[in-house]
Amino acid sequence: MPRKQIAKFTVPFLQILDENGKVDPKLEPDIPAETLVEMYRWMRLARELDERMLKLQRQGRLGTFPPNTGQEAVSVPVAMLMEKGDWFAGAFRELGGRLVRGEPLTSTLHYYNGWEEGNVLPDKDLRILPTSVVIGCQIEHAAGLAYAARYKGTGEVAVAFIGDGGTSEGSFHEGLNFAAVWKAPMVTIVQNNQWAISIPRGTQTASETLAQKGLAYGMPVIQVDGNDPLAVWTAAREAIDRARAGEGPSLIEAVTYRLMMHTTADDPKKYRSEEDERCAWAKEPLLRTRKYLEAKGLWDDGKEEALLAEVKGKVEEAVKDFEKPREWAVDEPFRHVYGTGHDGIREQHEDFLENVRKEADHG
Ligand SMILES: Cc1ncc(C[n+]2csc(CCOP(=O)(O)OP(=O)(O)O)c2C)c(N)n1
Ligand SMILES: [Mg+2]
Repeated sequence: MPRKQIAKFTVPFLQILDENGKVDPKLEPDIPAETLVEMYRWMRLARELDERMLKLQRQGRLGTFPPNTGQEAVSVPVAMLMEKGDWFAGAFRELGGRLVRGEPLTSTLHYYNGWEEGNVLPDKDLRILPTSVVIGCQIEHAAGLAYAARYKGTGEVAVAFIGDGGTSEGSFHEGLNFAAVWKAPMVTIVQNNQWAISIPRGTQTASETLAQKGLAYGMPVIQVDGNDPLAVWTAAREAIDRARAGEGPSLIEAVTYRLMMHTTADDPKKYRSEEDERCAWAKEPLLRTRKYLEAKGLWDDGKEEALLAEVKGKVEEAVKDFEKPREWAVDEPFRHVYGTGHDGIREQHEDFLENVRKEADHG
């Protein structure tokens, strides 16, 4: 019997705003002017907070943190499209999206100074899951939340973010498979920033695209220019609508670049060239978004100057608040692991307090 083709798959790619800020009018989404401006404002705030945090860290006033510089056009538009009851399950490079969802700047600063209290958001209804340093597990959390939303018929959607490196984790595959089998309302955004610490995208996986990994589990996929907020917006709009309509999960691969170090404990000069970085900076998202807004008559130098002053003011205010002395007890994090009591945590809590007492007795 001759061999015959039984299945055929394709991976579409979408770019609407190119690196020079030129828009393809045939593909331009219909986004109200004030929403476009708001998008740029969030991206600018996230960039400013990154820059300030880097200075604080270098001055010994903040712990290690992973900058989101260059990736603002991924998480910001996605978070703007999410509704109040939706779930935001991030990794650790979605600062812009977290701010859009309502995470206070001070929470970010506290968390990256080693205080778990930064993960205790003032409003539980924000539905932002804690930063997931354990690579990949947020995919399973989001799949579970999406499954629950479908089971309860709430109409909520779970949106998960993961890096290119994270796609090699078992959790990524298990979560995607589960979500697809159960038609869970979940959207997975792979932030392909070309690096997993010092491992380049080329040696991370032999797959031609990261998007195609979703095809294996039976979900619609797309690869977009992740430095193009219009392409991210369009793809995320489709995927979120599909999920909310009961049509199951989708995967979006956003191709971007980690412009800074992995975390402040890393030195990328050891494993990549300055020339590569220069090329990547030429494609960064803020500049092209600004050019787009200018071409539409929505932005100018005066507005840029005023926005810079505004975001700097906001960040400075947050830094002042963050550096105020706190009264947090050393065992405070134990109170926030589960919403209700849990024997395992109670036991660990008691052990911890015992150790604290012993340390104190030893002076
Ligand atoms: C389960 C697990 N394994 C390893 C690590 C160490 N680690 C932290 S970040 C990272 C690379 C992540 O790369 P990627 O998923 O591409 O995300 P990016 O840092 O580029 O945003 C690794 C291996 C971890 N935190 N968790
Ligand atoms: Mg990466």
